[in-house]
Amino acid sequence: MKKALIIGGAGFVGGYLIRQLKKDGCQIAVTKMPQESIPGDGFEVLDLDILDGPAVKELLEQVRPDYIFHLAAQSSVYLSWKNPGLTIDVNVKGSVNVLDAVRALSYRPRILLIGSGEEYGHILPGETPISEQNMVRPGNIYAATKVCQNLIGKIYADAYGMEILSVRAFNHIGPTQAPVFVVADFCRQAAEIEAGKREPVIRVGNLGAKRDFTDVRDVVRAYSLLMRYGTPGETYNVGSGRAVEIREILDRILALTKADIAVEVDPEKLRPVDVPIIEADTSKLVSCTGWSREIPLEQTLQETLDYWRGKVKEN
Ligand code: A2R
Repeated sequence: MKKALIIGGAGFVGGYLIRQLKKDGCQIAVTKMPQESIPGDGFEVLDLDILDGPAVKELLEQVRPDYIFHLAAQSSVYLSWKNPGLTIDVNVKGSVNVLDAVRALSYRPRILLIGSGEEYGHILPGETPISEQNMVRPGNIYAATKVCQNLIGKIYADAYGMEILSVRAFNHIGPTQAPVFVVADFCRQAAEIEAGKREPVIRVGNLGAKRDFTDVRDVVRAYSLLMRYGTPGETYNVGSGRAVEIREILDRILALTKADIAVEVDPEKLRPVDVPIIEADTSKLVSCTGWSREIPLEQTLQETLDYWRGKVKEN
């Protein structure tokens, strides 16, 4: 039985990855920040701040995993504009702490570094869908930190013969995602309006941007497949392969609600720089693992809205 360690497992993706790895028959250990909690059972939970280098080394010596899924990050583009220093500390220095700790082990576990489709940044006409060989031109602080993580991962893989794989995950969505991300934000607002807890106006940012949305359950299935079948030193896009305009996402969510809702642009939600279209070429992932998307966008939007309807009722 393979032992899997999820670093930063208390977040949105962590819970879904735990469920996937249980299905795959792994023994599972998960780290979280001391103030966080992870519901569920059947896995070991450990506290870890990846900014504490010696603590990362100690934990890896103790757990001695076969697989390491490195999810810990400051994961919001919005917050990266507000707090670039913290984003760089966690996403770059934190990742280096993880890689150094793995390097110090007496054996070679496999590590999956989770990057982002945001790394491609300013995509030129004709570069869409975008493949892993394309130039990266990050357009925000979060993306720049994930480019750094990717480059450093490749350097460690080549220099030290470490089994490091990287993914560039495009937008992943689903129930339990924090409302700092667009789909969760729209669904929460719609649910609050339906419940009469907010005036009937959805506040939005740039509706013209196009992004590649995939259900988080399909995303973690890809991570698990890549961990087993991917090639060390390589980077793999993980996405649906089809960009959808944010306006279409909003229209679909509005069509799922019973309420009569107006739309208003909130300047707070507009980014200093926004990339017009990000769409993945997933052929490398598909040819390596046979992965394909199983959960349609419509189902994810419905389930995310239903999740927020439940949350709003609770409060
Ligand atoms: O920021 P918090 O307190 O929610 O904790 C997040 C945690 N984290 C850390 N863990 C250890 N040491 C740190 N210094 C540290 N700073 C933050 O990583 C959170 O529990 C977790 C990341 O979860 P989310 O923010 O929910 O990200 P998500 O959606 O699960 O994405 C996972 C990965 C990230 O690398 C993203 O950049 C990528 O997928 O798209």
